[in-house]
Amino acid sequence: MKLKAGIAALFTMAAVLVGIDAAQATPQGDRDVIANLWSWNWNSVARECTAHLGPAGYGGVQVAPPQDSLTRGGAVWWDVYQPADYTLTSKFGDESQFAAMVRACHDAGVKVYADAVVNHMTGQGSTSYGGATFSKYTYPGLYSPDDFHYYAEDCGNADNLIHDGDYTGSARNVQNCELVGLADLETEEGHVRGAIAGYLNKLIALGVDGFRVDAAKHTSPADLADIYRRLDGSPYIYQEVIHGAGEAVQPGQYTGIGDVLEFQYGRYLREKFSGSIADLRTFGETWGGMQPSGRSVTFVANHDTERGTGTLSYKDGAVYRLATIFQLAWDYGTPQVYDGFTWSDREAGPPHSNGFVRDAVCGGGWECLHRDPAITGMVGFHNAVRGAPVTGWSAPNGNVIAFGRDAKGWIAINNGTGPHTGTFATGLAAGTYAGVTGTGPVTVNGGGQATVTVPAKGAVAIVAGGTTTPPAQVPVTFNVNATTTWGTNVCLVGSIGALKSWDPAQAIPLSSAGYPVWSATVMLPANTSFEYKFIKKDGSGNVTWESGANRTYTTGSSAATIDATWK
Ligand code: LAG
Ligand code: CA
Repeated sequence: MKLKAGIAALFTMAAVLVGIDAAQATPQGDRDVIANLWSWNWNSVARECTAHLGPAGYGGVQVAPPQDSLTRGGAVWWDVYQPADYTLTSKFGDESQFAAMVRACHDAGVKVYADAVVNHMTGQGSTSYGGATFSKYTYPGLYSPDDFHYYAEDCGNADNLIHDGDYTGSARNVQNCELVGLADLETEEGHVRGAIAGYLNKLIALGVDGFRVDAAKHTSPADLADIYRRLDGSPYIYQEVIHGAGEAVQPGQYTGIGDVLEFQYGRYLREKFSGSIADLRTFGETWGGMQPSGRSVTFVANHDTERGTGTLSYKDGAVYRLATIFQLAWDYGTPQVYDGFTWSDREAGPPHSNGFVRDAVCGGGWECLHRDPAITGMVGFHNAVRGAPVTGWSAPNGNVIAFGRDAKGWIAINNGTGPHTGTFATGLAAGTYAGVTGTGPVTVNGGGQATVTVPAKGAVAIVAGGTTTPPAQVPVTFNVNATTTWGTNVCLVGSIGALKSWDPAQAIPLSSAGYPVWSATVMLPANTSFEYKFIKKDGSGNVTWESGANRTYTTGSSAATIDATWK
């Protein structure tokens, strides 16, 4: 079918206006962090779900493209982005291993999202990992040359160039020409839409919970919306639409039909973690090119960007790890934590035997940031604070930031080259908390403050409820010389919880046994500053406050007595 450009444009507008109901936006449940175990084989992903991802609180795992593909004998990583057919024999395993992986992950409470390569087929080669024979445009039993865009009619290149190229001038060029020479499926066509949906529904039948839609930018939203409508259930859809300023195809054209991978996010993190992280105070959808938080899947790196220069990567070491800690603490999008294999040649494939990917071994050819105790601690932090706004931001210098998540958690991050010691308002109740990023315990005093030392390129983070020991308390005796009339009592009230947070109705009554000196002994948090006043209550409950400024006091680490006079 050779659609005229105008008709194609009408289809696009209609679908974008209507939107779709099929795909479910934002992962459901209280765990939403996605581990992107790129190029891991199915057996290794299954073991990882059971032993690490589930116990750490990850909500999902993204796995490599599961369909059969061109084989380059394992020499390169990118052969798997050239589908040869839709059977599930690939360099990562076969259909039964894939199905067993999905079951293992589900048993561990981890959803499975598959990398769906549906814009194109191959651009080269003739044999696949599964043993299929094909040539570009001809895939026996699946597609024939009529199922592909043909440059002269479809992609509008008068000079017969096959490749896409005009990203600023023409969406049609981006979506109907061949991305790096890959045979471009004619996704306007019913047969093609049905074949793609059939493949995705096969994965759904095996339990797959959603899809990372590869090269979504190169398929029109109208075509994708039609394909998504054909899917069974409500898979979670997030689409790869790389943002480029001034380009004809923009991520915002796809947020009506699913979520998008937020490419600006990792670019900005690289910029700020190479400069001033204090700039991150407003980081979010007001920043240029960024999509709404509820539509975005964030990543510090992915397999393409780690091979380029746009983002940080594992090769940046501690800064990369720290940026991932920030990502899990910040209130924006659905976070993805990336791990692939260790590489020096950017083309090279993962460790393999006869082309088939070997089991992943952390530290033995594979990167495993997702297992780092600071990262798993932050997955727990993210789950605990999810939905709570950022509160109490402070940035003592360009390398140090601290913020809370509305009394559910608090973190300080130090991107400097030396440790930073400071006192911060945490917003959390008094107590001694376990540090979730592998640091020692953090003591929060009765005023909500903590004095912490944040390691270089490190973080200190705590979550509400994460106390290890009850807060240290000291007895403080309050004596006040106050003359009263019969029936009137003297009480004590102040700024901290132990002194009833200025609520006169709950004020602590003092004893008149030593009249005219009234007194009471109260347990207060140690090493804590607070304000207070004495009040008088008569028989009818009328309250009279001491005049003048609030009284102030700071507890130490042992018992104390305060002698006062009501003037
Ligand atoms: C993606 N997003 O849109 C993937 O994230 C990206 O990694 C994929 O490119 C791309 N889409 C196609 O799915 C990768 C490599 C390319 C490679 C391509 C197909 O980055 O370099 O192209 O997968 O295997 C390779 C050669 C090209 C050649 C092409 C066709 O590198 O030189 O023209 O194959 O034969
Ligand atoms: Ca296309």
